Amino acid sequence: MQRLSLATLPTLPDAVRRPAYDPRRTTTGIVHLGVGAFHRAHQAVYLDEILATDSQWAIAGASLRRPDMRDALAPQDNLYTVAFRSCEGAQLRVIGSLKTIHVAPRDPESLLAQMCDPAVRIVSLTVTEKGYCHDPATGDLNPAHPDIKADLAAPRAPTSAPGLIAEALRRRRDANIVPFTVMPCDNLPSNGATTQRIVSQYAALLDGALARFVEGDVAFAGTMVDRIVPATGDSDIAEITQALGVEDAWPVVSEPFGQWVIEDRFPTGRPDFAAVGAEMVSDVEGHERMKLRMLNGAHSTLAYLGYLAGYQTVSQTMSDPAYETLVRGLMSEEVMPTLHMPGTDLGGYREALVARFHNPALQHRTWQIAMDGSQKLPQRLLGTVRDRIAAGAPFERLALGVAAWMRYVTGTDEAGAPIDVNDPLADRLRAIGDAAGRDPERLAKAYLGIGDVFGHDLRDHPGFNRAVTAALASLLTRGAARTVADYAHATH
Ligand code: CS2
Repeated sequence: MQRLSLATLPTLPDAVRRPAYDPRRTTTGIVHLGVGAFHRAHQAVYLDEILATDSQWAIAGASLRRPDMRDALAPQDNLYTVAFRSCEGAQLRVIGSLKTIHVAPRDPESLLAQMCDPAVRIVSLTVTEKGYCHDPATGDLNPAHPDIKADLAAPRAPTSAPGLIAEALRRRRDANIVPFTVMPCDNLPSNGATTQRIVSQYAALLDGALARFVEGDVAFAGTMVDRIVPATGDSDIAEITQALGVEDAWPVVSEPFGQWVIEDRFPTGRPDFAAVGAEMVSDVEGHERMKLRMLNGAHSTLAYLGYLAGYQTVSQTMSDPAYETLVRGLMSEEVMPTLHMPGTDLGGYREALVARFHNPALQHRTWQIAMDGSQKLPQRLLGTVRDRIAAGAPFERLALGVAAWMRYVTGTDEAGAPIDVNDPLADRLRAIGDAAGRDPERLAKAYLGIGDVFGHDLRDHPGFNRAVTAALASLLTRGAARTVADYAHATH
């Protein structure tokens, strides 16, 4: 079978939407670090729309670890398909905004050269929470992170996101090229300010003047990004290839919904994001907090509790009425009171999330969302817990989500089978679980002692300890499904 490419584009069925411009005639204006499924179904789609009227904003992508994405897309002229799936069916769209893909560990120099091209005015990132090499509880750079240690030892050939950005900014400064704007698109709180702090803290370990430059002269535009994009499975590839009539080695599957809120801080220029549906704001923090606490907080809670009860996907988990009730209660009773969003219909937002979680056309695995919990918990659940504590308000459902994470990272499921815990702290988490045994009090105390996740305030908070211990005790003795049923109807 032939491959999807510029040459085979005209042979695609009429129903497949394709670039409304000639991808050969675009020029690169953005370098994007982390060309995963999320980027390809979100920012790259918005840019595909922009390129129809403004050809200077094509994307040079970079993989920070493996060459697989480049290897899959290079024979396709970097074209790929997004399948937007809902219960109404699938809409296929071929995206042409990715112009090239660098593989940072193979050739950091070609990536850095591209980042220093004066035509590049934005460097965006989706490197996941752990790609920022920071301490999730404080948001500060973790100087002991192995990637940071490696980059500090060889700062001219870095491979971490902070290392690459700092080195490219240094080269631009020394060559008198205006700095690019850094635009993080990951689910971190205050992602613009946090990234600026991390990059300047990294720079400070090398060169104080560079750190001051990063703080004073470089714009960091925070964003809130939203679109549910599960990992692509083999059956997705087969199905999409069949519908196209040509092979796409690595398409993406996505829900139709998408949202992008961007802080308007681009002193050296930007595409007309608003023209393609993004919202430009002066401060993204409110939107970001709402999304992280409502969507992602609910997602993680469903993922741990769903996985433990044997549910493979989010939509399966949601079809258990107790889970749906729990997650609605979590949002209404415990999260929404911490959000102050005048003019936003939070109840409507919650209902839209419930409907999106139910989307039966997405196979979003609970295991996938459960990944990297140590990096996700602080902004998804723990900030909300802190606000509830400060308000003297209850937080049982939030504590249940935290306890479910603890139960999950012990590494053994309810049937005694091993769980493949994927987390940068996995070994430590397993060791803590093994040492503490299955006594809920000891186990909860041991996990709450992980300072880079809980900080000292939550570790030492008696009420939070009690609530987490009670939830963990129930998970260990009654199991997740029965515990969820109990909590779903608890009122406070
Ligand atoms: C999910 C997110 O995997 C996860 O942790 O919660 O990727 C989620 O699907 C997106 O943030 C939705 O915008």
